[in-house]
Amino acid sequence: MKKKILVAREIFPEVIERLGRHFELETNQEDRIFTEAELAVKLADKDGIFSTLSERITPAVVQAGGRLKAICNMAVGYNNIDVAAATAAGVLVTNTPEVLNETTADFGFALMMATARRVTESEQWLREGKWDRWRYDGFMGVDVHGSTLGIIGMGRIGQAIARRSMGFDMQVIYHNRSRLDPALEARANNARHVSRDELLRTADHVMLVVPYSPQLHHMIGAAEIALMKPDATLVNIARGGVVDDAALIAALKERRIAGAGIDVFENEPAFNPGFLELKNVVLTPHIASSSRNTRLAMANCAADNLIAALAGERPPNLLNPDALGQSRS
Ligand code: 8YV
Repeated sequence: MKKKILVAREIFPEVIERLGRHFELETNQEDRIFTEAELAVKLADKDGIFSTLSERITPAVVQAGGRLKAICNMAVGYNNIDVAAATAAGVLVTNTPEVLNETTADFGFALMMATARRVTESEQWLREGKWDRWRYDGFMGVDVHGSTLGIIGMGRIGQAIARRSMGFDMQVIYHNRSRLDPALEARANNARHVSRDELLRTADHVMLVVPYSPQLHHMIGAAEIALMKPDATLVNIARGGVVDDAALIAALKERRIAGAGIDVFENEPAFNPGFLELKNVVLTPHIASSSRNTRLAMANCAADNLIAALAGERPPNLLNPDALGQSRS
């Protein structure tokens, strides 16, 4: 008999078809967002879930999944899942690392460029029919080439961004919990490890690529933004909550920094409306990994994990190996 899984959001039809060869599926191609209570009900008879960031897998949801064996997230981040609760219940948790590194790095770079050179602000102005003459100071921005890029969170995506900076003759400084191996630093445009405060004081462009954890909540707030240069830009492709969005909005309003490029927001998709009143921001709806190839690779990666986990094998991207030895409490 086929095992039962919930595919919690709409995904590529070809991935649904692939999963259907292995499992009995409950799909959601109409793409409703399930509440925690709905998820709990739906998981009561499921062996696995194909989840995304929009599903909050709390301890209560894990408990409700009485026969749940695997939670396979289509994302590299997994702050939507209470991994400790899953581990205690013997439920395997997986993510989709690596496949999105380069696409996400491309987008981080694009946001930095768009912010520094005021791409969306000037387009908006043009669309409003305001372009009637050339001006010597038309939408003057700040340079990217030759500047100092400060990367906070030098994991695989951070390193991919650093490599891109070589073509722009940038210097790279980074802050990370631990210093990278010198060989990796060399590949990442000879990136230099510095304290977070030194990075904020020195960088012309600050890029946030840290995974979210409660310890990093509001890691960038009013005090940290105050350290930045008045001409600097800030890009957040990490997670909502890493930046205190209200503090950032206040700083941008007073032009204490040049601008910000934001792909992730606190409480997204219900983000702080103060952002909409600002001209010096580039705002995108959490799309850094969204190229067709990469989103398909992420979906297939989550499917690979689910297929392996429910076949009793160790899934390729297992986050909680301790769960392997646990029996369901
Ligand atoms: C995903 C992301 O698109 O992978 C992540 O952690 O933030 C994005 O790439 C999103 O999380 C979908 O679940």
